[in-house]
Amino acid sequence: MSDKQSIRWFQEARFGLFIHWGLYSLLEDGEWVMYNRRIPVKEYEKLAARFNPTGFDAREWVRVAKAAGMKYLVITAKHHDGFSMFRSAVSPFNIVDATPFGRDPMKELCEACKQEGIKLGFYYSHVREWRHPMAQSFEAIGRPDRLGNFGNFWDYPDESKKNLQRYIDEFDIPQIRELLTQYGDILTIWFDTPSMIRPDQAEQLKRAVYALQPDCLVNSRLSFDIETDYRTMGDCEVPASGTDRPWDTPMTTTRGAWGYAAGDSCRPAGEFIRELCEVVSKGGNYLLNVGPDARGIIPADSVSELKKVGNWLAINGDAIYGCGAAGLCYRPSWGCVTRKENRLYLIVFDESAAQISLTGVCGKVAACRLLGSGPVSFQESNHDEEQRLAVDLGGAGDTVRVVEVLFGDSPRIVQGIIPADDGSVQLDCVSAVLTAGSEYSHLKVENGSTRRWLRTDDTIRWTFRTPETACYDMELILEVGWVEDLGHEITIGLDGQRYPVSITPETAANRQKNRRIVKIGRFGDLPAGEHTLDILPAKIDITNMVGLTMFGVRLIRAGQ
Ligand code: FHN
Repeated sequence: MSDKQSIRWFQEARFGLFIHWGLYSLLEDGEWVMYNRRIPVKEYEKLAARFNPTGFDAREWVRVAKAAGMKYLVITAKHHDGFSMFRSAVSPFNIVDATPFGRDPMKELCEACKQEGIKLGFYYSHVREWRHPMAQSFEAIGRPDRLGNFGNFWDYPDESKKNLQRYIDEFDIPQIRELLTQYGDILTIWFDTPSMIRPDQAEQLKRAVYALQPDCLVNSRLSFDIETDYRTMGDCEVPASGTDRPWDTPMTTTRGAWGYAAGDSCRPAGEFIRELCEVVSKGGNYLLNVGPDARGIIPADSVSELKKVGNWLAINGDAIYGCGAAGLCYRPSWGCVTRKENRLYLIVFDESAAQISLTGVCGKVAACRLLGSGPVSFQESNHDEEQRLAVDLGGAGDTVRVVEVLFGDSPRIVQGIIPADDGSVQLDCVSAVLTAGSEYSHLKVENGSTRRWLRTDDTIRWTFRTPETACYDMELILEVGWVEDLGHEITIGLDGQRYPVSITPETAANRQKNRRIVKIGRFGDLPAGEHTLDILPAKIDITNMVGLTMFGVRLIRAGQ
């Protein structure tokens, strides 16, 4: 793992502003408009003559980021349309030379960031480009029979004439040099869409970055096949679990495009606050995007919702900055938990909760306080090995609340599978034992969910304990992706008893966010003690080559 100082800074910062801004904002239809409408290069280039964002005020943008509680900013220096939003000797198609505006917004942002103590990073699309004839971009899009061509095939249909290596040598590398020599210290080059870049080509780009700024961070979208400083999750992906490596989640403020699109409105601040907390509780950074318009103005609704996030952070920032995953082995029913040394931050999403409890943490509590309010009463109890901390919140709330729990010493987080605060048992795939049925198995768990579970001889098993005899309702939690397979026949084995289950589109009707909840039924009087639960597939549907993707199983205490 990277031992750069900047990665430590990055991980403490936790929250950054992403900005998608380019010529496309003139067309008010998102940053993919050139591709979506197959606009010929010659036509698209004409936009430059109309681009005059006189409303752009770098200090104002940086103030927006700061007021939101963000510590860094990452802006599109060049997106897939190939237009350079900075002074570039490599390409005349740049904001200084090709527009009536004639200014270099990156220079202005770099100065404003310095003044306000915000770090600056550049987004750079290094493979996918729709203007340069050498750039080529293919990507597998989840189906074996479909390999998407995301390059410019309307102007440049002859793929055999394209040459990514030339594009990298003649365009990317010189531009990366410009970005790393014209604007002082850069926090990160945030590469996007590796497509089919080769590992040696990615290494070449990485070397070019480090040669000029060894402390500059490079994200995993440079290439999934080489080591980089941090991993970037999927777009808007809040993973079920974090990784040991530093990581970030890029997130949109609207439900639509990243670049400005007429009619897109900003989601409410409460959603950003919850996503930020959840990401940090899993050890990640949250990079929240805005799409300024062609005048250079960040949409007013984004500014006002971001300000609300900043107001929340002004009170509750202790639970975010410098914090990481608490490492709890379950997800509390009321929210999530972050940690900084001897302090745990219980982040309560449930506004109606008047009391909460926490299990799975051992240590003597010295004090509990509600951030922005003051001390709250708490009770610690111990039965058997189970420790339980109950906190009285003094009533319901009207926002996300945070309880800071200060321990006298470093608290120990219980590992393994233990009942959650509400008595439910969460069997996450990260804590399952995977058994490969043969040497052809590719089953693994990534971001909390099973991947490449395509073979029926692969099985998974959990071993867990329950504290007392009780009834449980069992749910299977499947991951829903862009494409998915459904039509599986599995057997659930509970303590050796077998229960056949069909997972078809009908049985899996209950969908929430990226999950499908399949209700299996009630299991009465499960005795106290040790249990095993197996998932034994009988038939796995692999129409889309996705296979059986599941986060795990939940046993909910019935009759509570
Ligand atoms: O295609 C782009 C998209 O326009 C946007 O820039 C996002 C941000 O993460 N990245 C790409 C898709 O992953």
